Amino acid sequence: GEGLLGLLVMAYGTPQSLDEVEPYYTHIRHGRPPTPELLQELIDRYKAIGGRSPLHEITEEQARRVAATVAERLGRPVSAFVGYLHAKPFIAEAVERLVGARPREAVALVMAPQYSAASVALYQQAAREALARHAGAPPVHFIDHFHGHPGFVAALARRVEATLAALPPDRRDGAVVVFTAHSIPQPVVDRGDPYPRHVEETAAKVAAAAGLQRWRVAYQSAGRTADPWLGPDVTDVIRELAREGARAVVACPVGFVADHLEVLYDLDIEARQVAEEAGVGFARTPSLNADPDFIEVLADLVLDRLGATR
Ligand code: FEC
Repeated sequence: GEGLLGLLVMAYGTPQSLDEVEPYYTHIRHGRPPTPELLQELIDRYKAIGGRSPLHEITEEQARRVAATVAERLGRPVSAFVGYLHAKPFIAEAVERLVGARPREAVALVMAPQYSAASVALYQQAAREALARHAGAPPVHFIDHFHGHPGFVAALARRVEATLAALPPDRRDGAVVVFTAHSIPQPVVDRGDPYPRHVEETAAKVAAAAGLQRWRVAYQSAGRTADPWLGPDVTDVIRELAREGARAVVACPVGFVADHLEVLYDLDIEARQVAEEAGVGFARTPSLNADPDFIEVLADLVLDRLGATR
């Protein structure tokens, strides 16, 4: 055969327990510990979703299933290694284990559809720095983004259609779909980052595929920093739509591929409460997680990056 293929699957990472929230938050803040108030606020958000985020288990399952699918397609052994930007196992540890497995070559995939200097670039930089420390590292092919992949768009469109169809008829008629992605600091946008364009493109393609008349793009989960963050914020958009007479808001998080804190708290708890207070219905499209249609997309990306024909 052509030898072992390595997969480096990178994601944001999550604390495995409430004790780990402080070091996690400190890492996100580039080594500056949070104030006790900020720390308590974050601990309370994890408590509100049941004490922990499912991001780790979901990412592990995504990696396992993509590896199995690619192995089957290629008729070649594939091993996946998961590494996180802000939690254990860190990207450097995953790279070390990947190199140790001695693959012929590897593909590196960040579990974020849109490219940003504030996200994907940081994961790739962490991987490249770790690879540079290993003399015997294999060639690694990086996937930069998949914000317009037809299968990704179709998977989201199916979820939008199903979520709209499940609304009570009196809500469905006046429903507006709001496509959301994590906000990034405005200074990053001002330096010409492709991220807002990628988010708009994903939203427009999904809206077209689902035949939507009314839809918006909004950003969520802006950080608690001094910088201005990219908007409009999803909560402001929900209030505005309510004032304009919308009957329901369907949030479709196009910037995330798994259930985690920013989906389960910022949308399902916070945004839903804003909608209730504004008198408008609220629903959220199910996350892609390790669903077969999304695993196909990821496998396709890996095979395309390898230049393999299907
Ligand atoms: O479920 C979990 O436990 C983890 C959920 C989680 C995901 C996620 C994704 C993104 N972030 C992005 C950018 C930033 C920037 C800052 C920032 C801060 C936080 C904090 C938590 C957090 N993020 Fe996150 N993010 C997740 C969780 N994020 C918790 C800290 C508390 C807070 O501010 O809310 C600000 C850093 C700073 O202080 O300088 C910037 C982007 C994504 C989407 C792409 C990706 O997944 O990488 C962009 C999931």
